[in-house]
Amino acid sequence: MRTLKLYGLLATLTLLGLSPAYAQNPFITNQFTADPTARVFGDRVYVYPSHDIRATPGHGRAGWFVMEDYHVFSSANLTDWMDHGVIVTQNKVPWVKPDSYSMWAPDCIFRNGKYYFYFPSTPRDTTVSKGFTIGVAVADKPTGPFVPQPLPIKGVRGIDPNVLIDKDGQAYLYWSQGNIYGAKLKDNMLELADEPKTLGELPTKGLKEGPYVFERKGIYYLTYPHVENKTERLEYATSTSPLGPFTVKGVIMDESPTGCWTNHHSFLQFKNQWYLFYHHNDLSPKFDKNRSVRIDSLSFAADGSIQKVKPTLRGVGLTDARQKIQLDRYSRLSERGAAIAFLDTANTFQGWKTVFAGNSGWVQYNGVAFGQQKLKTVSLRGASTAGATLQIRLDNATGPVIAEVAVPKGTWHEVKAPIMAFKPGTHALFVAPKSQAPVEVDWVRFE
Ligand code: FUB
Repeated sequence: MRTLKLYGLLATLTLLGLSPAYAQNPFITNQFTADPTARVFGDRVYVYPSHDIRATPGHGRAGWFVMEDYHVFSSANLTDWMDHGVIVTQNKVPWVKPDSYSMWAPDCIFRNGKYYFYFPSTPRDTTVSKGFTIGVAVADKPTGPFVPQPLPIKGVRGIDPNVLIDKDGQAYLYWSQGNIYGAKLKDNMLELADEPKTLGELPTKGLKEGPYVFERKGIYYLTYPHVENKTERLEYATSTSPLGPFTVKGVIMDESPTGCWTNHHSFLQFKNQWYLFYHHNDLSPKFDKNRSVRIDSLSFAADGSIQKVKPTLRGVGLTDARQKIQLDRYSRLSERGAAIAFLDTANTFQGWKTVFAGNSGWVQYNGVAFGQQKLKTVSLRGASTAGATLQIRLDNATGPVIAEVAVPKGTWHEVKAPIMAFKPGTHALFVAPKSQAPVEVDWVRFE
């Protein structure tokens, strides 16, 4: 019944032109996404990322960022995401240079019944600005339709807009152009109310961009990517007022170990938990201008300082045991005998698999919600040249074995096995081969 309902829901969503996604990190896997700004509107989280695409002849510059439009995504639980489709596209914004493919990092904010979407791009009229400038599109709903203003915001040159509405109702626009700038916005949210101020006191060496400002317990946090060494890392400074002066405090996330040059982030508090949204080039490891958005949890120390975030593949939220559980987004993986790899290197959007070299390897995936109603079988998509048996335990390496699944010799098979001992509630899954034979797993699901 539940499965039928699920298929019914999927069919309805597809007819409505919405695509659902169930993912960990990266959490959007149907396209490249970057620079995620997350906002809570009502009881859902909306993410407004940039949309990286590949250059094709005559469309965008090969080897550089190619960005034509923006999609918006939403979720009620940070696990199941909905793609609401394109909200703003370059050739429908009057002031944007057609085919400039420069729709870089955006932001969106709610005020007085309207949603204001801020985005940078290259103007067609170079007397307005030779480089990037920032425009606004306005909607009645967080998913649009967004109507772009005819002209960009006067007096702004740069990229990466971010808006803060302070407790007293005053709105501020922040952006970057080598330095980070801030200015008050007029009540109409479309014009600057005063001259931009350079937010000094930040590092003078190395690119700074992508400001994201928020207030917590009277502290204003100015967070920004900065190239201290070779690539961007996320840093922050604090102040007692929205335009500073700021004091540099430290690092939120270290440089990417795999060399993705950019990072760009936002902070979100949702249901009493803080999250960091950021990006990495998971689906394009050889080209770091095709990026993918991620989420990890975040916490503050008692003095208000931000605890450093270590990027994970598992991401956040619980995974329903009845969904395909992607073990390759693991919480822990054995140092030897197990690895992850793309299912198809020619089409990375297919995702990953867990590859066990033999029975020295194992994988652990935390936070699987089994619920209270008894589940009877486990299905698994696996492949093994010689044939192999996988053991599934609950919780950890010494937890109870709940199923043994035989993967027949040959290419990919979907196989089933009974659950030997059902335990309600939320558990980690611990999966390991029983024998020496190599075996690969795409996903595991319970019914
Ligand atoms: O996505 C294009 C640019 O890369 C953004 O505007 C920067 O913040 C960096 O992420």
